[in-house]
Amino acid sequence: MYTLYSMQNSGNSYKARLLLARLGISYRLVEVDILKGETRTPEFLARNPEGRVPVLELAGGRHLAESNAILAYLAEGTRFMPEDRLERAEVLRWMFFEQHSHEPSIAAARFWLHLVKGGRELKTHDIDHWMEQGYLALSLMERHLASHAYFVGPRTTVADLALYAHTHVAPEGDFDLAGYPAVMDWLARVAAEPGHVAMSERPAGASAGWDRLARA
Ligand SMILES: N[C@@H](CCC(=O)N[C@@H](CS)C(=O)NCC(=O)O)C(=O)O
Repeated sequence: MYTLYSMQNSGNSYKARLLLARLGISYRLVEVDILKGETRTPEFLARNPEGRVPVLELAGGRHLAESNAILAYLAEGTRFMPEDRLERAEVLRWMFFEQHSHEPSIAAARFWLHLVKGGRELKTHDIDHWMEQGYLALSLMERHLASHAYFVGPRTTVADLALYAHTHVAPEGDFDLAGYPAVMDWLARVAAEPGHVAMSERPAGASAGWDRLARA
């Protein structure tokens, strides 16, 4: 059985929980509080030397970090990863876009403006940059989604799940999605699909393994 080291409020952790739910895979969940430094302990750093969640522990005790690498691993051979070579590369293209041009501003704004007490005052000088870069990413998504139901091909792939995770909570980072109707329709489409779970949801199948890191 997989073990997922995750923080409930982390968009990157949510990506893995969302795909595991969509695939109906049960797993053990270990909650890690990054705000309490739980990703910086020797035990956690042995699992991911970068000291970040999510981390997926595989059978045999091997570990995989990086949310989009976890998505790619779990999606292999499923409907969430196309078989066609070019479509697979397009999925990766959007996942790289998410990490390079979307997450660094949209997730950072939500983290500092919504999750960290006093973060707005601490990060005053970064907010304009996050807004500029975040709206650029949203505009690019809007243009694509104006003529495509999903990012790649005719159905949800891990490219959609990777982008859904931080986009649906972008308003918590002060982004107004009202001017992005195609993005809002796509968010609703993804959320309406069978097996979808909210970011706040604790997985039923994993509740027995729901644990604090200290007891992991
Ligand atoms: N590129 C990584 C980013 C992971 C990341 O930034 N995780 C945050 C939570 S969303 C974290 O663990 N931060 C703890 C820290 O940096 O100390 C991924 O996509 O998994």
